[in-house]
Amino acid sequence: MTTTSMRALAAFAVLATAGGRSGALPPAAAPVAAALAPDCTALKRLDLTNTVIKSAMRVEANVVSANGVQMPAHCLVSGEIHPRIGVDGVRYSMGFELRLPLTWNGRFVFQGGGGVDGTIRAAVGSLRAGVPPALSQGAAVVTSDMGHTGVNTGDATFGLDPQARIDWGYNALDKVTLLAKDVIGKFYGSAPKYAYYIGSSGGGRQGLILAQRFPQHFDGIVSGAPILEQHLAQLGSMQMLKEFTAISPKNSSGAPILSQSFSDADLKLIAGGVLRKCDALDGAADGLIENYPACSYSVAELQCTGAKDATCLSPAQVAAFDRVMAGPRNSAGVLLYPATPWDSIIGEPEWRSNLIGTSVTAVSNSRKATNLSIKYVFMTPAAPTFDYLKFNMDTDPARMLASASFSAATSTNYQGFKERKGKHLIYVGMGDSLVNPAGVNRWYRELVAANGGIEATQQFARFFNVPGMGHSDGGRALDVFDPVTAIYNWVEKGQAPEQLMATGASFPGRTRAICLFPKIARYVGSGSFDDPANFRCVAP
Ligand SMILES: [Ca+2]
Repeated sequence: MTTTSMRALAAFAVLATAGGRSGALPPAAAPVAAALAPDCTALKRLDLTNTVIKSAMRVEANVVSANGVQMPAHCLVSGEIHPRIGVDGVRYSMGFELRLPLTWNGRFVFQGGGGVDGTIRAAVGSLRAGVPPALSQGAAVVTSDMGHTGVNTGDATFGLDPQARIDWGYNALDKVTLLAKDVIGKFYGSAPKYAYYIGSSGGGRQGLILAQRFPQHFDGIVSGAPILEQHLAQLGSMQMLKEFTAISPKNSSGAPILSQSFSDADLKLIAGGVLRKCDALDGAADGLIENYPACSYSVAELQCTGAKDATCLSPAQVAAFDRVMAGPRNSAGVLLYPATPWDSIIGEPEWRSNLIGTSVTAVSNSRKATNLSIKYVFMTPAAPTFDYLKFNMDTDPARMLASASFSAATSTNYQGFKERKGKHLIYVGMGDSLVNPAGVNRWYRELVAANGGIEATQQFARFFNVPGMGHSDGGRALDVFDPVTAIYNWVEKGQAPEQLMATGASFPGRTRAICLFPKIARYVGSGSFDDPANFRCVAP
């Protein structure tokens, strides 16, 4: 690993402040005074194509922290690429933030976004609990708003502008990467030794897009919980909203109160049933469904034989829940997206929040009911007033196909990524109730089929299913692990990850491997459930 060249930093400062030569590469070994402090503000004068540097400043050590970790001294550069006015009259640009540590370890990290982006996160290189922020280790880190500004990461109104859709779907990833590499080269006097992209959720999708569309940009990519095909996956959301509102209690106007379709007790009952059926399939009734490929269930066994009470489900609840879990179908009975895996997440607050919400009025607050991206980005043309409860499984899926062309990340063509010897680590929680993990598994199986089988595919793309984990993290799971150090070791040392060691607040004292797909963890038959030595990663 290279470490900083203060000499190069100082050379940059001298060049940039000399005037008239901004944008020139500094000589790598210019004989300048090593004691000369780098001038972060000089970065503002860089001559960059179609880019405005809005600010450039020095941030001293221990001023910024993330996950309790202090950041080293660095230059903070903020700017925007291609500012313009969209067809909807809104000002757009691809905004970015780049942090350049004064002591550089040679790594460049693109920290991915989430949701539908629209905000610029602090470029510290954070991914998840258990992972040291990349900037704290000396990496140069960039983040982006992906081409628009939103009131939050769920604000999809940018979908009214076609160019903003494309910038968000893939283009900003390319442009911001090129910009960041350009500035890094000019600042340090050399290109990054290693380039990484790390992201989860919407950021997981971005990692897939980069491997598939821009394979030259990154040596290593981490994609967590990738939302890889919303144009299809959201069909499950539409089905859920229709089925569950149909059985929901109604207000005085006859409008459904979605959150009351299932009580917390109902959901705990279902989660308990799933665990009874599936927990011990891995040899250990320990609260974790490791043998998820063998897990199938039906809530029919929970149906009331008499009046509905807290110990059973009504016939209408049973029918609706099993249909939703089995996946959306059109009127001809054709399955439009895979069935959702059964998981203990159903009894957790995250599941309620994502699917049916907590609102006691007919205006739902669930994440799926309030999703704006389907209306604004995934329907062409955008349909801001569309009523999800009127979604037609025969005709409306076609309205979402145009968006697939610029946002879906389901290609199995990794030829470019393989040729540059790129490494891609993908993971998803088996309890993810925003991204159906069955869809991610389907794509990975297709990738394996298109690339010569599992062993050949594992040379460049490795996949991990995390039992019980929700969206990116959470759930009743061992959800604290470090895929980022794993990708560094794979790229820089050739150590391909065979497993990811994990802990989690749901199971204090427990450590266990997350197994490399297609292997699952199986109990050896004796010893503590908390000791990783008592589980083996085996073929399912
Ligand atoms: Ca188990």
